[in-house]
This record gives sequence, structure tokens and C-alpha cells, in this order.
Amino acid sequence: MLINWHDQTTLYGIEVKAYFFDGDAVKDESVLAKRALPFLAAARPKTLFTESDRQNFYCDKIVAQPDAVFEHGDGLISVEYKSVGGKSHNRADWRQSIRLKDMLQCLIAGYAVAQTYKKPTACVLRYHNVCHLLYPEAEVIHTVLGLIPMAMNYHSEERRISASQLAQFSIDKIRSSYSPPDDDRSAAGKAAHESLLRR
Ligand SMILES: [Mn+2]
Repeated sequence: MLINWHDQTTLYGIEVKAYFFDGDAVKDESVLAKRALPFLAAARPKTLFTESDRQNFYCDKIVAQPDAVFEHGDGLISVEYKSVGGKSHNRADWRQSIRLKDMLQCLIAGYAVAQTYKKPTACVLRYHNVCHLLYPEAEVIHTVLGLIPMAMNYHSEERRISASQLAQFSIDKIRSSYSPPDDDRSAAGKAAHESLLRR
């Protein structure tokens, strides 16, 4: 499957590719896969589940409910959709718009799907006008899995932790384990601090 990604970067140990499209136009597509995964030109993956099936995936005390799971060739595609009020991301600064919580939730759910089916699983985070294909370093997943007991304790969960809860709980640890991406806002924040606190 050759896809013409528009951009890519690495954020917090996660390789992130970006494919932009017209989010409003795509809404009218009649085929689910074309709406959810506009980067697929001709391929038509088979729909296994959508959110309305309430299909839970369990592994390592995680319970996950991805928004959609497709079968594509020998592998699977697990999709996390975040509508964020229909807000579009810009091609110029999408690195600041993509949220670490969403990335982690998408990866955790994809991990649960992959472990359930024992098949390679592509993790796709879909916003209003952009799809991100996420490919984490093994260490990212290892770190998140290591936080399960603490996250369960924190949420007073005795049996399972949801992908969303675990993602939220993991944010600070992942942030502190990887150097932050260079972005204009942090440079501006540093300059503002130096200016205000000068003496
Ligand atoms: Mn969702």
C-alpha cells in the first residue's frame, strides 16, 4: 500500500505520518472506510467493528474500545477518531495540534487489538481533516505497560484500566522520557520568561 503522506515527524518516540484531506467533503462519502481512512486510494479494507458494536479488546489488564477496526490484507487497522469539535489542523503547525493523550490512546487500543488477533496492526489517529499513522518505538509501549499497576491504583480499578485512562495517566511519564519537540511556542515561552524575570 503506497501512500503519499504529506508530512512526517517523530514525537515522544512515536513516528507520526500525516495525510491531510477536506474533512467536510469526506463526511459525505457513503463507504465507511473512505470516510474513516481517506488516505486509502483504491484499497477497501473490510470493516470488522465500529464503536456501535461496543466490542471490547482485552490484554494485560487493559480494556480498549477502538472507534473502528478494519481488516486489510494480512493485517488490521485500528482507528481512534477525535472529532475535537470539527476543528481543522493546519499543515504548517499540526505538530502542535496533535495531542499526546490521543496518540497514546490510539496506540494502547491498537496494541490490545494486535494482541487479541496476533496480527500486525496499523494505528491510525483520525482528526477532522487529517489522518495520522502512528508507529511507536518499542520502549514507548513498554513504558506505558509498566504504568498499568499505578494507573489502576490511581483510578481505584481492581480489574481493568481503559485505554483512555491509561493514556491520560502516561502523559507525564512519556513527556519526561523524551526530549520535547522543538516548537515555536516553547521558544516564545522561554523568551517571555527571560524577559519578565530579567534583573
Ligand atoms: Mn473516539
